[in-house]
Amino acid sequence: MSTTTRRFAALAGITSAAVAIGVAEVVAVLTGPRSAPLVAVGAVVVDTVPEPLKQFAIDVFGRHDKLALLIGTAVLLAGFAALLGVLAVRRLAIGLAGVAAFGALGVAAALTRPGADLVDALPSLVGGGFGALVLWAFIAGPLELNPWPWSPPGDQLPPPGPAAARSADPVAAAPATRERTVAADAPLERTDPESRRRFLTGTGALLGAAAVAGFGGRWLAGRRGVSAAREAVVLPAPASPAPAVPAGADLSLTQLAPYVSSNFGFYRIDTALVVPQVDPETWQLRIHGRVRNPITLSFADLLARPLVERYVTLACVSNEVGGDLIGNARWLGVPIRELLDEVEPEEGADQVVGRSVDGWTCGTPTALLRDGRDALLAVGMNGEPLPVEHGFPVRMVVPGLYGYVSACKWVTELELTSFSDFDAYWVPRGWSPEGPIKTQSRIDTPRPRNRLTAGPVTVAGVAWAQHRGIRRVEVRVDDGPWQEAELAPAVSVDTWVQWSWRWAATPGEHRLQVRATDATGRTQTDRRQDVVPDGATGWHTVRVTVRPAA
Ligand SMILES: Nc1nc2c(c(=O)[nH]1)N[C@H]1C(S)=C(S)[C@@H](COP(=O)(O)O)O[C@H]1N2
Ligand SMILES: [Mo]
Repeated sequence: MSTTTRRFAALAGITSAAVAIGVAEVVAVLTGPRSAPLVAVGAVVVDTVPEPLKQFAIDVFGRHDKLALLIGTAVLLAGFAALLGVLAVRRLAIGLAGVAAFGALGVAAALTRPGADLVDALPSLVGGGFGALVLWAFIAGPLELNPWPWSPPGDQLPPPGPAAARSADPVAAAPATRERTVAADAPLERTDPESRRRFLTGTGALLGAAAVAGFGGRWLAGRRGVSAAREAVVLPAPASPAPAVPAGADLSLTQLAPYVSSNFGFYRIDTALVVPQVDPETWQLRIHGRVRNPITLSFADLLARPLVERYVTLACVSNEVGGDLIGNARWLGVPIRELLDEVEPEEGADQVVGRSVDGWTCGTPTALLRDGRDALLAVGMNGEPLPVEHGFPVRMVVPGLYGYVSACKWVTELELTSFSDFDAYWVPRGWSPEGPIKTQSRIDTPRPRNRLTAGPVTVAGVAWAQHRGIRRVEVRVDDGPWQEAELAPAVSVDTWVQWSWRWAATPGEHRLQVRATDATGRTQTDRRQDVVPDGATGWHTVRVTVRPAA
């Protein structure tokens, strides 16, 4: 097969795949974005890739790891589609079988997602059908290249038909151009230019239509989301308001994380490739399992209860030493403790499993949820309904525990069970069943590579030991003595604190280090530990260069 043939065939294959995906996205406007094949297959990948690879993706792509996954999947699919196009020229049946196989993959992925419905098979089925139709049209149908410029293996002589066509080709009679010279013996020359134009116009038009369908479908699906329902939510005033933020809690230094994170700037971590759209009108929370009085609550039921408002700093177990997967917000919600009292957990039901609409689960020790801490079923974040990507309409927030064991977003179920009977989402993937937050501290300013001038420099950052509280933060320069930093006031032991230290910086290269001591008197360890299985440890270190003062 000539290179030219392969190019045309690959183009036909890619166009078919693009049409399949585009059509599927349009169908998914009706069946829900999670049933779209790229998203469904991507979600299976998210749930099954080995942990180190996932960590690698988070490290490399950071906040864009999901986008990277979708693009990666699309590029891989394009590669396979090109190959299928080439195979289809040899035998159309092989190409069509390939399209069917990809359609089946999409169907299987969509149907095995938690909470999937039979209609979730539709995007891949309809998309696959259109893909097959387009492939047929290019290989053997109305958009076919006439004839396909390829010679079967072993066929040394040019087929007679095309040769005749060539002599009649006006291009052949045209004055010699560079293209003409190069093409003199290329099989392309044997292609009827009219059919070639039709083929290329066809691919162009179909690729354009597929892009419009795909992006249009995504856009429409987004508009069908719950942002309007969220705007319409009116949160009641808290029966128990949050304590006022003490003056001076926020040192307001550039580079230093603000004491209260904005909803927009708040870190986001979850396994959801498309943000679940949960309608508060139909939302229900079932509290069941090993309880004496199972209950089901509506969103209105929840809002009708006395609401509590608290500042709580949420942290991710995947936060590296010095990392920014941590944020502090004012949460409004119903104390989980009160709901548990009502359902009356049975003896031995030591785990509360929070389950999200998308099937994600976390397991929280029942005892911790009832020990008096402000564990909330939150509906509000910094005075607004929860942002959709932070769990609208309802999520869990538990002071002192990493998010993966406590902070279920889009929560629809609390199931009382035991740790010995059920492993939540991250546990079989190598993470610890229990995840108390470790005492940590971070230097926010100066940053590595900041150019400093000798003289007084403010070193500042945050420290956290949620639900224990921070007693002391110390800083040292180049293995010198530990120097106590000044602690800013905080609302409660459930939030981080800002700290600062005045450094008389001297010219040269320096290493700044920080360590915190929690209110129980325990100082954070310098032993470097990775985030797996239960959170990173070690001292945050920042290297800076100080220039002599002019
Ligand atoms: N439904 C659902 N809830 C979830 C997760 C998830 O993947 N799915 N991730 C958890 C993790 S690991 C963390 S750290 C917090 C992060 O909450 P945020 O995105 O609002 O910052 O949400 C938790 N809740
Ligand atoms: Mo997390």
